[in-house]
Parts: sequence; structure tokens; C-alpha cells
Amino acid sequence: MPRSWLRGDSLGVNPDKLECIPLNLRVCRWSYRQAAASGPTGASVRGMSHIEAVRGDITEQRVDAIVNAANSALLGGGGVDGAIHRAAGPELLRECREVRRTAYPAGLPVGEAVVTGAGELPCRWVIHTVGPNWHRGERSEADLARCFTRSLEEALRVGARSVAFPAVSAGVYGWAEPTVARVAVSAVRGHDQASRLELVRFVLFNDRMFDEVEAALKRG
Ligand code: AR6
Repeated sequence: MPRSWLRGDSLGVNPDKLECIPLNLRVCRWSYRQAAASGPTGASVRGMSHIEAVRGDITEQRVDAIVNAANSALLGGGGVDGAIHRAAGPELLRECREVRRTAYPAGLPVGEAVVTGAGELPCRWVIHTVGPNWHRGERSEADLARCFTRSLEEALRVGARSVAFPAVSAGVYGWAEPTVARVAVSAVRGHDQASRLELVRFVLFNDRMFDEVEAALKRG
């Protein structure tokens, strides 16, 4: 399918916020630029960070760090966690066991994040976070938002410049997709250090989740 590009102003969207929209039905992408926070470390490309949503598989992303929607045991599971461990190979599990043995013997708490290497994945780091489980009565949006903000902080701490997020808690953990989209976008946009990254990419596995994140990004 041929790709055509439209300027945001022709779509009635604030052109300052919208970079471009490739009209490709299979690979839709919304991309926004966010003003950098002031300060000497706000050194992203042209002083801006990009926040975008793509449909795809997070294990294939060529970014510095990908975020894993893990569970507190950190020993793998289903969903995106299973996909990441399968693609990364046994080294990732070995590192996760080491994290459990040293930093988090009782497991990683909900809303916390921890970094490991990435085994055979194309990225350099995996940031493991544990979303709240709706089915267990964990229904605090602040806890869900913390998954995103703590992951950003860990990314910056290790020196990552680009980070890809899945829709944490929107799968097995049962949170409504529109809620996850709203909380995720607002947590990243509202984080005062986020603009030190060059790129924050939401990688959504299905059309519905992509549409929700796209809508949250458009709402501005
Ligand atoms: N790339 C991007 N997104 C994906 C991928 C992928 N390869 N695979 C699934 N998703 P979930 P949770 C989407 O269940 O709700 C695990 O067993 C998926 O469609 O992976 O936080 C852990 O070990 C959904 O939109 O994470 C925990 O026990 C989103 O990722 C538990 O599930 C999150 O779905 C965590 O549940």
C-alpha cells in the first residue's frame, strides 16, 4: 500500500504537537513532540522528545530499552512477559533470578521497576515493572502510573535514550484498555524528566489498544 503523509494542520490537529501521520492502515503511527524540561540535561534531539504509538511486537523494537509487564516473581509468565523471555533466551531469566536473590528477595512490588540486560533481544536493557492486578482488587491508578514513571526513571538512570512500553496491566491483569491508555499517556507526558529521552514509544499488540493510545495522544 502506498504511503502518503499529511500535515497535522490539514487534519484539524494542532500542528505544533503533531509531527506526521503516515496513512498506512497496517502500520499506523502517531508521533508527538514534547517540549524539553529546562535544565542542562534536557539534551534530546533538538531539545524535544517524541512520544509515539505503534502497533507491533515489543520484542522486535530497536530501542535502547523495552519495558516488561512482569509479575513480582520476575521469573517469566504469559503475555508480553513470556514473549520477552522467549526472545531474550536464558540469560534474561538468569539475571532476573539474580535480581530476586539480591535486590528483591520478596519479589518486585507493584508499581516498582528494575533493569536487567536484554539477552538476545535487539535492545540493550529490559526494564521489568509489575502492574496492579485488577482481578486481585489492585485498582489504584497511581500504582499503574508509577509503573510508567518508575520505568522512565530507571531508563534514564542507566543511560537509555529510547524506551518502548507495552500496555502494562491491560492483559492478564485485567485493567480496561481505555484506562490503561489514559494513565500511561498522562504519566509519561506529566513526568518532568521524560523529555530527557529522545523517544518514548508505546507498542500495542492489538488494534483496540492501539486505538485507545492513539486517542489518548490526540487528546493532548
Ligand atoms: N508485544 C507488545 N504487547 C504485547 C505482546 C508483545 N509481544 N504480547 C502481549 N502484549 P499482559 P499484564 C500485550 O497480559 O496485563 C504475564 O503472565 C497484550 O495484548 O502481557 O500486565 C506476567 O507474567 C496486552 O495489551 O500483561 C504477569 O503475570 C499487554 O501486552 C501478567 O501476565 C499487557 O498484557 C501481567 O499482566
